[in-house]
Amino acid sequence: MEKQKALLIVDVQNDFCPGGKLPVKKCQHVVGNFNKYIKEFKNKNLPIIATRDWHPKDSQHFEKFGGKWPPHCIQNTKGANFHPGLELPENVIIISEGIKPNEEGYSCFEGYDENQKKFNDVLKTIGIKELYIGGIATDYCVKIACLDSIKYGYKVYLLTDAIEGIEVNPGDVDKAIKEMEKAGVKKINFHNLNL
Ligand code: VGL
Repeated sequence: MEKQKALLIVDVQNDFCPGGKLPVKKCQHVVGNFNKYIKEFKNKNLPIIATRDWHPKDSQHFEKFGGKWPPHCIQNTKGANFHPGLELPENVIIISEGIKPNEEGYSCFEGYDENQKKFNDVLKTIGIKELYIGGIATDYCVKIACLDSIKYGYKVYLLTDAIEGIEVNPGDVDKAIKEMEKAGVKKINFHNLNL
């Protein structure tokens, strides 16, 4: 049987959490709520996918090399690890983004699994049609993951209790959520999850 629904956990990595190199203000609720979603998806034997920023030291995404951001999520460093509280299952599918110096890696659709298979091909192989998306940061990678998933033809649910934004400018998160809704993304939370 095809597994049509998947959980997509976007960039819940140490560097995006308090104490990291490019932190949101809080992330415990994201981790705690994701653990509830993970349990549900696991119980239903549905796939769980976790994306991660996975940059080389000289990424052009970093200020020093012409980009916008301080260095973060550098390959094989503690900052790039998933948050230690996140209870990822053993069979989690890991998608790495921004792995080459000239790649920003905002979109999971530019990412690859451990066998260098492109994200969209991974979804197609499993038969996914619907994505349940949350993570960090609402106003960057989560927004782009949601908008691109719609563009690629997936039905998208935004997990509003498992997201947190950077808000470089105040109001960025609200703006991002409105943009996602306008594109067809449906907002849900754990209480109205219906797998
Ligand atoms: C992200 C800023 C820079 C994200 C990645 O994962 O949302 N944000 N790089």
